[in-house]
Amino acid sequence: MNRSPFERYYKNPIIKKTDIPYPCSSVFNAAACKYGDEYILLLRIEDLEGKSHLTLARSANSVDFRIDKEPWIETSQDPVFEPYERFGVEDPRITTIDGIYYITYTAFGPYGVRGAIGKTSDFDKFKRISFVTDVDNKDVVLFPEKINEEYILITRPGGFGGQRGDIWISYSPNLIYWGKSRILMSHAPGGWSSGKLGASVPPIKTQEGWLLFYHGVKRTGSGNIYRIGAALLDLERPHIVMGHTKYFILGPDESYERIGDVPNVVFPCGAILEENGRIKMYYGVSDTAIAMATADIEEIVRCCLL
Ligand code: BMA
Repeated sequence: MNRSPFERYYKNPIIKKTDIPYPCSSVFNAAACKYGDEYILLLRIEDLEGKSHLTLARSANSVDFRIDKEPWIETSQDPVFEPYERFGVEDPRITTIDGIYYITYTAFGPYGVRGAIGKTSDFDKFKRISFVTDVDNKDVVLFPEKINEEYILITRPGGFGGQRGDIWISYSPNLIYWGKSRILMSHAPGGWSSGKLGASVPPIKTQEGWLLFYHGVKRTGSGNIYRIGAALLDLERPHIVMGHTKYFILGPDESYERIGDVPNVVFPCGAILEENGRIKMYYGVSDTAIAMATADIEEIVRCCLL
């Protein structure tokens, strides 16, 4: 029996490296949003040197994408940002607030990885705002609304070199200074997320609460297994977890999720809620390609409250 509420698109994976109009070694972990009538994906592409940049892709039907002929966001040349992005920019997420598209991403440099945020209003000009974490802290997602005049951010400090890594929440008046940080979710020992966990997709507002998809890592003798769970956070006080799925709700099963540069990885960075209540989730598979799966948002909310 298939317990997952997700239904995989029958032509997965939807984007492979052979679809990219310039040489690269892989494409995976894409942010997603709607822009006008179009679906936008911001693809993480690893070049032939092994360094990542971000490239835009657009689609009218959510599965057939036209991919830009050149990268959109690469290592910054600005001396404020360059030292921390020298090895590349990775794993973007998009959050829309009042018509501005905020892009959070992982900056990778000689000192480690850290979260960064920038913005666009037209998917043409991109402006960096700030780094939102110090090093060894990533999986950064921004809430799509301010609450009590504050921006809200989820991060994942730690988790490197086999260490523990939990999900935290922080607040800011201006997207630059972050504070009031506190733990949001911690993994259960022995479970599917016992290695570390991190936010996957920016929170989605539902009547019952903020729906947060997150990834959990199980460390095994033959490497990590990345799977997906969901949690429901209180609408007014989002540091309160009202419930989470008892089991993972998407894990690597298909051969494209099992085999690739990093095997046994499903890693969503974006999801789009359609008017019919279906969620389209875009996820990297084995750090090698991009797949899509759909689910009923109500069913996932129900699973969080069981
Ligand atoms: C995480 C991130 C992701 C990647 C995953 C599996 O730590 O680096 O970009 O997809 O590992 O390799």
